[in-house]
Amino acid sequence: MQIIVPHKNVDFDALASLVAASLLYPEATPLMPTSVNPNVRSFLSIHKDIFTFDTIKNLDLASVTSLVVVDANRWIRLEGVGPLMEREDLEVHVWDHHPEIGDIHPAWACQDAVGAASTLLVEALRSACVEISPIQSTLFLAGIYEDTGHLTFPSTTARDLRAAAYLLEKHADLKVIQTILRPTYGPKQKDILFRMLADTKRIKLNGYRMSLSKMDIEGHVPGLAEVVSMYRNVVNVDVAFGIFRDARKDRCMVIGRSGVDSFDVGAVMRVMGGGGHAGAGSAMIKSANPDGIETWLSEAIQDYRQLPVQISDLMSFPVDSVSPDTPMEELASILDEKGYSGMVVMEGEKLVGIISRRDLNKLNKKIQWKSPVKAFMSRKVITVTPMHSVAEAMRILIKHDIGRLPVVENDRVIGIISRSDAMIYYYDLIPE
Ligand SMILES: [Mn+2]
Repeated sequence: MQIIVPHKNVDFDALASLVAASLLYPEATPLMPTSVNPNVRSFLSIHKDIFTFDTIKNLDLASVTSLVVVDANRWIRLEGVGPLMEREDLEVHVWDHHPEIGDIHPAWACQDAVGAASTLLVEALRSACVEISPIQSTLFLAGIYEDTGHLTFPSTTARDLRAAAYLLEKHADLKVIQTILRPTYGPKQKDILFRMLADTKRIKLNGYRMSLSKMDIEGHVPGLAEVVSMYRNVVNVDVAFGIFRDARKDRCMVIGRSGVDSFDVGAVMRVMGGGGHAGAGSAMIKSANPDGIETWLSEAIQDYRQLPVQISDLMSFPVDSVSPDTPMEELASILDEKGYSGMVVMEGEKLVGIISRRDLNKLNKKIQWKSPVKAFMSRKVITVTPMHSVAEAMRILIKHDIGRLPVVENDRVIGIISRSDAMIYYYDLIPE
């Protein structure tokens, strides 16, 4: 007997992968875990007649000879098939898109870091010329949309868009997708969001702006992860965490959401025994108190040293400067010659101002070209230190709408970050 299993807490990508795999492996039995996301649960209750699955609970593991895993690559993510782990005669296939290395060692695998596992299966269905119905196409597209944030997450690849385009050709229904992917947000979720906002702790760690909120909840609350996403958006921080204690079950759920590429929440959650990816992660911790978890969490964040780009990597140096007494006409020719759009003004070692090409537009009388730079420079210079994070430096550039940001350490200008450096950062270009 061959079975197909997705990861537990089935989301749309997992469900879509399960259904797509059952078309690729028509002999196999698709199995549904008991833990299912609320959106998927309501989708399944409407589509009960179309999508039917056996449950893992009723399975006789002894009769299983072959296992197809979709949208997962670690045993811990699967439900009820643990005993199969030991079986050496078991044939395993894996279809997965998670970039981290798993502990399931398949005989055959399709593992590529695309935005959604559904993409891999849709590609396979397409090349095998398997016909898919509009309802199946809708489900598969919901899988891709969910895992790629409607094709906007940085993990999205061209392959996801091609698969999405193919599914639209196969009459996937975008109106249905909008309805089924709507976050669970009712009075219960609203109450939790408001409580999180009322009791928020702001932290600054490793240059990231973070927010954390702890609270007690009772029983299972669907859509908690979505509430943490909303919370992060409202408090407008780089990273947000919610610690939810369910006293009755004696456990705490930690949910993290990150809005910056350089902070991988999944990596921090893995330290705490959970998992996830760069933007989203969670961990379930038994018999712990929320304060202890908060301490553990801040330690995990402090130990987290994946700072891919630092100010010192991004800034230009040495910094060319002009003196306050340099005549404007000389400044103009230096700017032309060097191709700069502006320069810092230094009096010896001291930073006294900043002057840009735009200031040249202020010169309307010929005589002004002989005037010194200090007559036109801006004296209020906004600077950063090498201790600032790149994200902070970018925020300062944008907030003040300035073209360049001197980097100052011990009263000395050691470098400068310009708009073009910002472009390098945003677009991940390799600095020359
Ligand atoms: Mn997935």
